[in-house]
Amino acid sequence: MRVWILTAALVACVAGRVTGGSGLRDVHGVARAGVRPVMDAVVWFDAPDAPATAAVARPILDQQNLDFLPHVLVVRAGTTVKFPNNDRVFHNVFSFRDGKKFDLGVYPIGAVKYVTFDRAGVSRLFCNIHPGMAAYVVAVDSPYFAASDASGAFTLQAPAGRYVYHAWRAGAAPLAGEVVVDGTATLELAWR
Ligand SMILES: [Cu+2]
Repeated sequence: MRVWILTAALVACVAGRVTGGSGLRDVHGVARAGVRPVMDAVVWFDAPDAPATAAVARPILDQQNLDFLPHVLVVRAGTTVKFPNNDRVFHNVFSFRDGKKFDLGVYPIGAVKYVTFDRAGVSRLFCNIHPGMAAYVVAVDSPYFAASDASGAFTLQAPAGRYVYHAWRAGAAPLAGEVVVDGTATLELAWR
C-alpha cells in the first residue's frame, strides 16, 4: 500500500513538472573572472533526454563593419546557422581547427551561406581576408543554454530538476557543477 502511494506521488510530481505553465523555469546567473564580469560566457545543462527542438528561425552569425556578430554564438548541436555578408566588403568564413571544419570561400556583399553544426564542440571562425576577424560557434548537446551579456548576466530556461551544468569562455578552462532548477535558482560562474 505504502509503495503505491509513493508511486502515485512520484507520478504526480513528474506530471507537474511537465504540465506546469510552459514547463520551463528561468535560471538567472552571472559570469565573472575574479571580480570582472565576463561577456560571451556560455553555459548549458546536460539534458540527454531533452525533446527535439521545435523549428525556430535560423540563428545568424553576421558580418558587419569588418567583424563577426555576435562574437560568440551558442546553438544546439544539429542547428543550421545562417552566415550573411551584410558588410560593404568581401569576406570569407572558415574554421579549420576544432569543432566543425569548413571554408565558405570568399563571397560577396549580400550573399548568404549556411553551415550545420552537427556535433557538439567549439568552432573557431576566421576570415582569411581580415586577420582581425574572429568568432566562436559553441554547439552543445542540449536545448538549455545561454550566453552572458556585457554585464556578465545570463538567463537560461529549463524544466525544473537537477542538472549538471557546463560553462565555457574563450581562453579559460571549462567549469562544471550541479544546479537545482526550481524557479528560484541562480547560478554564479566564477573563473579565477
Ligand atoms: Cu573579412
